[in-house]
Amino acid sequence: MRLSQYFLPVLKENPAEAQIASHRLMLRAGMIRQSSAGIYSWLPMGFKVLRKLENIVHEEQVRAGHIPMLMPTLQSADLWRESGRYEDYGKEMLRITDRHGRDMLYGPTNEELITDIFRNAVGSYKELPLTLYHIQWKFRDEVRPRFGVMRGREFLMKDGYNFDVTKEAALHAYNRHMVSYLRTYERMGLQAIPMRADTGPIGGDYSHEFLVLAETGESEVFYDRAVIDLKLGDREVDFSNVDECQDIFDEFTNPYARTDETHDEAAYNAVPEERRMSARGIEVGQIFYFGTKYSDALNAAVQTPDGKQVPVHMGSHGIGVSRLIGAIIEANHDDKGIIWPEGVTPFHVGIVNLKQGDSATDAACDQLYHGLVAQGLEPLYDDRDERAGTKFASMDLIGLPWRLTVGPRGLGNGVVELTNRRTGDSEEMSIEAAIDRVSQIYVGKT
Ligand code: P5A
Repeated sequence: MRLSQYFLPVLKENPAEAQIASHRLMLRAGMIRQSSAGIYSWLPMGFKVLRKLENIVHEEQVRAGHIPMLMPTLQSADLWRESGRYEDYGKEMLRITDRHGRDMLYGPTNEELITDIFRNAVGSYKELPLTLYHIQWKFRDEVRPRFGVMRGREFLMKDGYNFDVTKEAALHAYNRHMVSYLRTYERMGLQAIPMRADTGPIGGDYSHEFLVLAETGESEVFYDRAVIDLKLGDREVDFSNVDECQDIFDEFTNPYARTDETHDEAAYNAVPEERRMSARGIEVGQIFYFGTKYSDALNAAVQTPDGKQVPVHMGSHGIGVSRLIGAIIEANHDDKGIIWPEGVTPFHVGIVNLKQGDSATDAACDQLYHGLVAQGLEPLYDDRDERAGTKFASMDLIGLPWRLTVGPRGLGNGVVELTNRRTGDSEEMSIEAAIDRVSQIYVGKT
């Protein structure tokens, strides 16, 4: 993409309404614009990152054996009356009446709708286990929407729902989600720590939240420092293997880690003192096992091999896709701007032309641009007629992990400069070598 042909409305000044770095930087880097309180338009660069995160989520869900689909944002109130949550959800639910006077709502979550689909289509244990998921916008009329996409009213969520015949099978689904979520966050360059958590309006009594540590996080958390060393890395996981998923679950949940809602002083004090940590965190996901709460209420049962009808055991599992962008920026920025992890960057590399209009530098930039595109990469070429300082400031603000700088002086020596956004380290090399190097960096990361 050539910057002169793109839509990237960067702001020079810090927006007064933004209290935390991610909100400020998303506005300044032209990623989002507020439409009304807690509701945002996603401008091209923000939308690009959102799509990248969605892709990672899809790939990891499918890898775990879960099946994608799409449910609507608007739901009928009747289903929620069946489960009893229509009244319970209170003012957080946006209620709408259609022209025929029917009560509708903008879905804050989908347990009822998916259970309705399930009960009308599945009748036998032979069709289980089954986990369906979608990535769809949700609406929660939060009392205090704040921090940009962190606590929005309209936000993008991946929500998945498992249906199993027994509690044991449903707990395997729970563990499978735990492992696939750990993989998902690691691919985004994040460490998200699973912590025992409260269940709130979703229900049940068994739940973990995934927290990214950050001073600006809204949750207070307590943990054993040993959890920080845990990494899933590139282990090959067989998601259908019950013991393997259980072992990974145990590994990641044995050390003490809880949010303030479930914090247990006695258990925390059993952790050696030098490892006891308290901090703040951003909740980027939550998984639940709630047994037959919804299948009982909505009468979703299957026939077992001995002919009995049993309500299915269920859980639901959510990732805050739009919130994740805020969390990634909170964990990856400096005073100049964003520093995207390579797995989620909107463009792979920036090209800065120091002398726009000079035929040799223009030609060198074009050669780089086309060479990178031919390698399947997406460069962002700053071909605007601007001063070098302005171009560098924009590149630093939008935070692409790598920058190629092309100017007459370097070209005189047959080189361009490759700079790492995080470390600031630069290296000179030929155009061919630069294309090769950047392609190598992204092997397995696009
Ligand atoms: C699990 C999936 C649920 O709703 N039902 C379906 C369950 N869980 S949850 O914890 O309430 O939400 C899942 C994740 O969504 C993100 N999230 C938000 N993101 C931005 N703004 C909000 N107002 C907001 N509310 C929830 C969180 O990441 C949460 O973990």
